[in-house]
Amino acid sequence: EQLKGAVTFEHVSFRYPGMSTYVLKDISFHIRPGETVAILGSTGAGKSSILQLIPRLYDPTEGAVYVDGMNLKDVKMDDLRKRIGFTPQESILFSGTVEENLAWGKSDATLSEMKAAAQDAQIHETITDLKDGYETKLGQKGINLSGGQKQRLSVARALIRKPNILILDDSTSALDLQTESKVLDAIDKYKCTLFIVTQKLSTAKRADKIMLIDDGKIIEEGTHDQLMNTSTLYREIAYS
Ligand code: TTP
Repeated sequence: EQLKGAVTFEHVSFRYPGMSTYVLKDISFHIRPGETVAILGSTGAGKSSILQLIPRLYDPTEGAVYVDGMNLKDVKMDDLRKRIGFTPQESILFSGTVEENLAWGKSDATLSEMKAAAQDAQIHETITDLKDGYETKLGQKGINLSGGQKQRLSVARALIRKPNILILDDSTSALDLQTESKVLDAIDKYKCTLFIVTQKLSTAKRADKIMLIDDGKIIEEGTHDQLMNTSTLYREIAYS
């Protein structure tokens, strides 16, 4: 039980199928259950590629990934999906109702579970303000949600399954600092392991571990205070 939410990368190298260049090069780390990990790095550094290996969208080319102490190769996809909440960089919303969008991937979700998750993701009030509330159709040409609203809806969808591991791949970038902070405070109560790709210093500061990624490698690792002391690069990011 105490391994629920643990994530380990063991000498992981990765190239996308059919590609010759490695986008991840010998990545190793161990995250304990309940830790918050902030992932920073420039465009194309490999942040999304690292995170895609956790819900097994791809398998590592070399090395191994462990979730809850188990090699992902030995974990059934259905089991894995129950443990992991993943919001990709581009929110995946379809033209159904808000309710249908929230319940996607967890069809037995109750309305009260949806509302609780939506409250935590700071989107409940936006939804109740819509014409038909949770039954409002998000038709392609219907309700136009803002980028931040789409992100919050995606976060709510991920929270409904009460994941052991939550992966937010740049899924709070369109939120203002105050809203993001409220969302993260609410996520704290889930006691899940959190991976969050961010460019915000305020988010990095909350993390138990910050990973700076460049060219497919972890180039710096530590807390905000540690990296402020030891990393010129991190200080540059912090002051920029
Ligand atoms: P990413 O892993 O997408 O890098 P990133 O997440 O750090 O970048 P961003 O902040 O812009 O999201 O990309 C690493 C390399 O892998 C990059 O050269 C593009 C390539 N790549 C693919 O070939 N196929 C893919 O599906 C993805 C996601 C990336």
